[in-house]
Amino acid sequence: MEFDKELTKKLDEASSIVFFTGAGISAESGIPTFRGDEGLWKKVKPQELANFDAFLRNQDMVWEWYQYRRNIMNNTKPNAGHKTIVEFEKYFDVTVITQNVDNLHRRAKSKTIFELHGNIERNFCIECKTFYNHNEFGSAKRTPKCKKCGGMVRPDVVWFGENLPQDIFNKAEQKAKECDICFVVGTSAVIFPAANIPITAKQYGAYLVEINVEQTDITSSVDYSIKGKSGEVLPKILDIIKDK
Ligand code: BV8
Ligand code: ZN
Repeated sequence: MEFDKELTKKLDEASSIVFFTGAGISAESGIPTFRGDEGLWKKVKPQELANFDAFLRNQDMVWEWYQYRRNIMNNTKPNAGHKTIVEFEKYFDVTVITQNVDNLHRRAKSKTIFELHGNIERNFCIECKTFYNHNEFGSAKRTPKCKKCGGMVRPDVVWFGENLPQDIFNKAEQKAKECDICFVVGTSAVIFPAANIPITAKQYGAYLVEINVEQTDITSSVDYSIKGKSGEVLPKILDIIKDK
């Protein structure tokens, strides 16, 4: 796979790199994306499940959807894309800013990760805010009750209409402002304010590179758009560094 000479030059000059990732980076691990053909949202509508009112109206259905997704995630592992991002840490100051809740960047052992939309492995009680790891409930089909106060327990993810964790978002935004290269990997870039992150990186002078199997809402704004699977493209980009 041949790359633009400018990418090689930017990699030579760079010291800090941000990887802004979406569901596409986990597709090769077998986790369905949200808006692709086999997308998670195809079967259900976000407004039906990924929002707090839906949870209050029908928490068992929402809980079961997350348990279904956790089962998928438990049977997957980080792919070459996740692992290559970790290998970039040998050559650059690397930050992962992810919209994904699938825990795969942590399992790949990335050092610096900002999870903008939470993490499906964590849950908390909506009354007393006690945190629970998901495996404390096993394969419970019904929404578990808090062991401390009996309140309802929900997944620790950011639903539509909910604010992103402000501290995490601010730190991620700061890293985007400081980076030399921002790779936008496997995202349709339609969810805000997360999708503002790569735009902010570019506004502050970063070289913006998209890796995706199709055109997206951000394609027209990037400096370089690479069409391909992240699990195949990322190792080839790293080879540019290794072959130096
Ligand atoms: C909020 C967690 C304040 C739950 C998710 C402007 C500013 C602020 C808010 C808004 C705004 N405009 C609209 C809003 C509201 C809303 C929003 O963005 N709506 C959209 C529909 C327009 N935003 C919010 O509600 C956010 N909160 O703003 O709070 C506020 C408060 C009150 C009122 C107003 C504002 C919260 C949004 C977070 C929602 N939570 N997930 C869960 O996961 O169950 S969203 C969900 O989408 C996931 O987190 C996912 O990560 C995210 C983004 O999707 P992608 O990751 O991009 O996945 P997708 O399937 O779309 O794309 C995959 C891509 O990969 C594709 O391009 C495909 O081609 C590519 N691909 C596939 N295979 C590969 C590949 N690429 C490379 N290699 C491959 N092998
Ligand atoms: Zn409680």
